[in-house]
Amino acid sequence: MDTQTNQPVVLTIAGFDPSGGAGILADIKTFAAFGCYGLAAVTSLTFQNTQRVAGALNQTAEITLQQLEPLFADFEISAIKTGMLPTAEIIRKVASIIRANSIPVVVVDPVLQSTSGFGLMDDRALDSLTSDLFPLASVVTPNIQEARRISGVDIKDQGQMEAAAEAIRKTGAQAVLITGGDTATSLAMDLLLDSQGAAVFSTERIRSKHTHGTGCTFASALACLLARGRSLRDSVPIAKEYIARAIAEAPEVGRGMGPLNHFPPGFRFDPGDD
Ligand code: PXL
Repeated sequence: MDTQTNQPVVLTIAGFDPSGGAGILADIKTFAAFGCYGLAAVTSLTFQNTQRVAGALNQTAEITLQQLEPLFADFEISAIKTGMLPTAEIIRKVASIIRANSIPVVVVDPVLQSTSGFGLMDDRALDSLTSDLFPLASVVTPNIQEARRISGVDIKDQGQMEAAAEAIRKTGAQAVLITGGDTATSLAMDLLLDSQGAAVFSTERIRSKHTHGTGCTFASALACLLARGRSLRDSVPIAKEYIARAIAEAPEVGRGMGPLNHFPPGFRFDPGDD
């Protein structure tokens, strides 16, 4: 916590999207929107715009660690949010530095591929993600496609969504939040499974092509709310409201799937007395 400004320090370990829609730029903007001080370590330099991902230059595990060590040595980190972790080597280093430091909140967003289908992580990395990093997670936030691939459960209804969440929680994650369910209806339905059982959060789905970086932004909002001491069940509806406004008030920039508005005029975070 920064004692001058009362801002929790939140660290993102993720990829760099130069178009600013996803990855660490989206994370840092979200941290600012929720009154948190942001730190960032880059795991991969991606080449993309709102239309397509052309490639990615993954960092080595050593370079990732070289970015992280000075941060851990200097800051009191209230929460970590992980995004694109492209290799098993990077994931193992990230897991060991988290284990060596006591971090109150760890939000793991299992980024497997871009919306356009570009692979952001290989299969070996996925094995490491579930066995090395999920056990350290306060919450894991897959979308439906990611939950399907991680759990092997074909998700067509709420029961299967719950079965997938149960399978993922067996890895040792404290909680699993599967986002974006019920695509057949106009509802954006998320399913949370934690030690208290399952809970469903539904809001009206906002139809828009400007959804680039929604997963990163949602996981970052959750990390900030948890860092500020909110419970997961209190945080999810606030993060969902933020995402809804960020999509509805998206700037019309770029020719493809545009980014969100990370500072939507229709949403103001009230830190209250936390
Ligand atoms: O939205 C998934 C995602 C996460 N992180 C980075 C990305 C993308 C999608 O393109 O580029 C860096």
